Amino acid sequence: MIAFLDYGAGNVRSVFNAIESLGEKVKVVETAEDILSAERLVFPGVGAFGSMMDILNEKNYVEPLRDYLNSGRPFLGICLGLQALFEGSEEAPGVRGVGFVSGTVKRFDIDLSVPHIGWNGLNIKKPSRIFTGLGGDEKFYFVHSYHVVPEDGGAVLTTTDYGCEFVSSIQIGNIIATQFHPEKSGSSGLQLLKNFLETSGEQSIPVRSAQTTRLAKRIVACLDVRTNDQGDLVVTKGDQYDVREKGVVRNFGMPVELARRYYQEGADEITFLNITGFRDFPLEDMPMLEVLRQTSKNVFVPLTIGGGIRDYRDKNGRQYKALEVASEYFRSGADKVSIGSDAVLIVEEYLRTGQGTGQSSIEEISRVYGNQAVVISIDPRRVYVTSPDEVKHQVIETTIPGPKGEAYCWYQCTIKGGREGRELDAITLAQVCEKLGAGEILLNCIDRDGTNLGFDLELIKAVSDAVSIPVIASSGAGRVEHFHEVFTRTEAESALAAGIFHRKEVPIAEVKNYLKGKVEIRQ
Ligand code: 1PR
Repeated sequence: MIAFLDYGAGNVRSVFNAIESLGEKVKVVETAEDILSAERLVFPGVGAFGSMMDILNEKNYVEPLRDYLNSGRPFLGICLGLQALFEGSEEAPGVRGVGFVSGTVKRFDIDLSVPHIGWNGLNIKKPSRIFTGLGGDEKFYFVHSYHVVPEDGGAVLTTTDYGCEFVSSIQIGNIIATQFHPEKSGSSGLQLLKNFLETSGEQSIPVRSAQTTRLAKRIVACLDVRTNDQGDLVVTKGDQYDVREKGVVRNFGMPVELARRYYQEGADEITFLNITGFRDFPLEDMPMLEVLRQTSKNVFVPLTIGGGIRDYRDKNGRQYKALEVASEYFRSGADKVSIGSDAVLIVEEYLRTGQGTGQSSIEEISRVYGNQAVVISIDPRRVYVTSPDEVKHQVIETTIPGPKGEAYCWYQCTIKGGREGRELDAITLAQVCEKLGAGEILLNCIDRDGTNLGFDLELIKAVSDAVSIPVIASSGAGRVEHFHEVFTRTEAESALAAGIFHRKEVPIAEVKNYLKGKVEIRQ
């Protein structure tokens, strides 16, 4: 029996599911006594350091946790579950941590995108039983803006490089804690979890441990989901956002099965977009929540869900906050939520008033669940102009001239799945969303969607140069070379595709084989 410390702030369902998939029974901690009597304790932390410590203090869990740690029984902390062990964090000055390890938690002070999101390697510093069966060159999934700095180097189990060398896991006797997420790290992560659960394993140090580790570019499989005319929830796919062929919604299969297939084929992340979410309120569209619950049972890579995340008043006059919708998605197994139409309206308001309201979906969700949990999905299309002065938007010079030979264009944001163009450009949208707390940009392009012509490199370069958060390039992938192009000619950290994967034209493995040796990827 594994005692599972869930303090109710985000997606810990996947850790729960991962442990259960390994055949263990899990008991969720409900009282301080449950901590004290645990034989093996797993603590997956999510959200922000300050709110985590507030909840742990409110529940009177801090002292029992300290006692448990001092007893030397097996403990696995994940992400904030590692940071909690320290004395304090720059994320919440003045808030005391559990203080089991001397040292603090610092924000990344580097020139790269923060949060550090994605698959990175481990430089293994000492033997541990959690490495049994691993080669040492595996990559694990990270998502964090802060990293631990222990005073005693002897506690360091692994380090990872990202603009600096930081401590990515510690081990003190039976107490193990990782900054990365084993439960989101595919089969390598499951192996590591299994090793932790089997407490009798031998200490080992894998042979291929990396000296310097590198963050991999991510390949994301995207599933646009909607109900078809027969009432079935299906994966569909548009051509420039038109999902109907001869009047009928294209049907590429069932979301749960397809997500499972992409996981097995090596997708680094899976994104579900509920494409009619702007008109159907997600909390009234329960099948989508069920899709997440089912998917997270056997898909152990990060899951993003988008569609309909906004404040909403139902027909009975009940007001829902976007935060409630997001919370339901996180509880159902999502790691990140993606906000589309609402982000455009929020930025328009910001530009009108010169400030955030503090109440918007972006601000509220990032405050509670952390910046990394908020992705902004942008649905832009090109608008050509003859000169940059013609409009007040951020304009780029293009090598693909317009129909009248125009040499410039701006990227117009749209809402409601491309149905309505707004007086806002994609670069400004991305910049303001970053200010408001977004952690990542999912950059679609209506002109390229479903065309197989390749990503709109000019758009992706312009946006990824303008923000410091990671950008996921999307729309238009048709060949393996397109992925290479987008990773070498822009700052995009991930590339997303849908049609070529659904139609089995280019399998994920083929993309990765092509990139191998040219671009850092997870094999
Ligand atoms: O506005 O917050 O409710 O979110 C709705 C979400 O649904 C948005 O993220 C929006 O991008 C998405 N969406 C709405 N309508 C459509 C549509 O296709 N009619 N899909 C739609 C957007 C774009 C990509 C697609 C890539 C790759 N799909 O996700 O998967 O373009 O395709 P490709 O590789 O086949 O070229 P809200």
